[in-house]
Amino acid sequence: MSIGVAIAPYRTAPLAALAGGYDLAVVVPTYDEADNVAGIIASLDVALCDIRYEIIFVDDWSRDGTAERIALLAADRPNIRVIRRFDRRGLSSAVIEGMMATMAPVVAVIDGDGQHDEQLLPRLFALVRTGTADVAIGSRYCVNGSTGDWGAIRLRLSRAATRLSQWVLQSPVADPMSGFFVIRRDTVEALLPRLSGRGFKILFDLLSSSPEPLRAIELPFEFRARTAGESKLGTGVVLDYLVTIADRLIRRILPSRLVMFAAVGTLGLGVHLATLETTLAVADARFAVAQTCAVLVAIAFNFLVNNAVTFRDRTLRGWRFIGGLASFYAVCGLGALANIGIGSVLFAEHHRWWVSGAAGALVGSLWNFAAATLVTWRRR
Ligand SMILES: Nc1nc2c(ncn2[C@@H]2O[C@H](COP(=O)(O)OP(=O)(O)OP(=O)(O)O)[C@@H](O)[C@H]2O)c(=O)[nH]1
Ligand SMILES: [Mg+2]
Repeated sequence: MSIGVAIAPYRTAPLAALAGGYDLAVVVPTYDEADNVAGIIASLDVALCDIRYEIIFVDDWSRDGTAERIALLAADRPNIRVIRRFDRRGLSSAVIEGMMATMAPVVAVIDGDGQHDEQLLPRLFALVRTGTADVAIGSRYCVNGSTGDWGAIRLRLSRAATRLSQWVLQSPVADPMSGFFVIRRDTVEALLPRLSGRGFKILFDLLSSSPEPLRAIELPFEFRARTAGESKLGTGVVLDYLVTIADRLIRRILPSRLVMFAAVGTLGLGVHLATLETTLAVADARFAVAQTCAVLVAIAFNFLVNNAVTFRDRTLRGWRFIGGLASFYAVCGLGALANIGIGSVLFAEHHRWWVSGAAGALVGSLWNFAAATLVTWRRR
């Protein structure tokens, strides 16, 4: 298996019962696509006539009656479902939820406005089902693919965003931002904790989340023009895309756990100052006593939040929680000593006060992170 995440072998027979007998689930995200859903169902029925498939619409509480329209069309069709999400928006998260709502071993994603070429689906499906590819992509940018009649500005923006994605991915995939692809459900499941789930570009999210490159095969298609409904592409989508890119770059440079640990530490500083102020004001305590209270409370706060969030895959419970808290106090105590020691040495060597202080704090924090990872929340 080419990706470095645990994936169960493809077992059609035993899974068939769980999968409701479906070999493929087609996930269709919709927002205000009432006039398009009948067409997409009809064209999928024709294209997938040789495959046992179900269609899962994920609708974000459309205002134009999309979900009701689907419900009518699906009245006598057990292989069509609609998941309605209230007070939620987001194409990527809708697709993820649709994929996780099925036990079919292979899932496809296709837009709900008829712009993707559903006739390509059987070939994309075959590539994934046979294990020839981890992900099979309907591609606008590979040889013979086309974006149809896009205007010059949209084409230029899309090409620039595609190049940026390729650079971040370090991947030769020609269309890493396609919304039309087929993948095994358990591949997505294994990547779930790493996905950002943000924005429009679920394929990019999947490709960039995999610890080892997914084996991708692209088949060309021509992106059709919208015939009904309105585009949901807007500045919000572009901003979401840029945030996702930044997120991936930061994750590549800094491990996400370290970023999370630092964020919790920053919150912990707020807790420290609030406790210090309260203790000084309410208990009228001496500064040293109040500062000691604040340190103890801030360390406990950091421990609680890191235990629940940063190390949620290794959360300590029961007696281990108590032992972990004690070891975290010890770790942070040594971190404070390292902080003071390094800062003092640098200051004595005539470095500026803020350089000395910052260097001490940096070393102390890195020590805290390393020791917490290796001792308090060590793998068992
Ligand atoms: N569930 C859900 N679906 C969405 C959301 N935003 C867009 N979609 C659906 O995702 C698909 C792609 O959105 P489009 O607006 O068609 O984006 P596009 O195809 O890149 O742009 P156009 O060429 O202008 O149509 C369509 O089926 C939309 O209905 C959302 O927030 N939630
Ligand atoms: Mg569209």
